[in-house]
Amino acid sequence: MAKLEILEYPDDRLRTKAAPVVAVDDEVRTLVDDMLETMYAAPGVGLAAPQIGVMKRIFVMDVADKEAPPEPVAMIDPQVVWASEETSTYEEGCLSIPEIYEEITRPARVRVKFLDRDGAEREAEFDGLGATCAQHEIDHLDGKLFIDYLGSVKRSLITQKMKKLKRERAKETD
Ligand code: GNR
Ligand code: NI
Repeated sequence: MAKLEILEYPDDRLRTKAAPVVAVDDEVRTLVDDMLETMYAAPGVGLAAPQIGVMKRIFVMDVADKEAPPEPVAMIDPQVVWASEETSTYEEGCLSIPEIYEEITRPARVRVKFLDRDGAEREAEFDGLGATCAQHEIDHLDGKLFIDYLGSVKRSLITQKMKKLKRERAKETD
């Protein structure tokens, strides 16, 4: 297994639509394992392939309680097939937008169709943090970020802050 580097906003790859996988082979399964290792190490509750610079429609998540046994989930070519009218609001963060947390409103429950790590077609329904996280990850596959749900003034402030953070980090490693 390998821990991978997580891209940080702004980065063009985080704004690019990822390509369907279609064939779930050993290379995809290795990628899934590396993504899970990277997510747990971060630590985060989800990670989408574009966040590590791989432009494929794959994400992993684990929204189990910290004290409970891990429940790793990998979804390949996921599609939301149903979303509830009812919404819920969560304070979201993103490993690609460090130190920014904002309340975002999304459908409270979603049904997702996807391929599992064996390439089998499956469906699963999520609520709570699972529903929020699955939608956050599927957005990543379409080049969409949680800050896109904020007003343009707030979003530009975050973009400026992230650019500054990146500049400072680049200087440190000079
Ligand atoms: O670790 C994460 N936590 C989180 C909290 C609320 C809503 C969404 C998330 S996903 C995030 C990890 C990440 O950036 N996934 O793309
Ligand atoms: Ni994210």
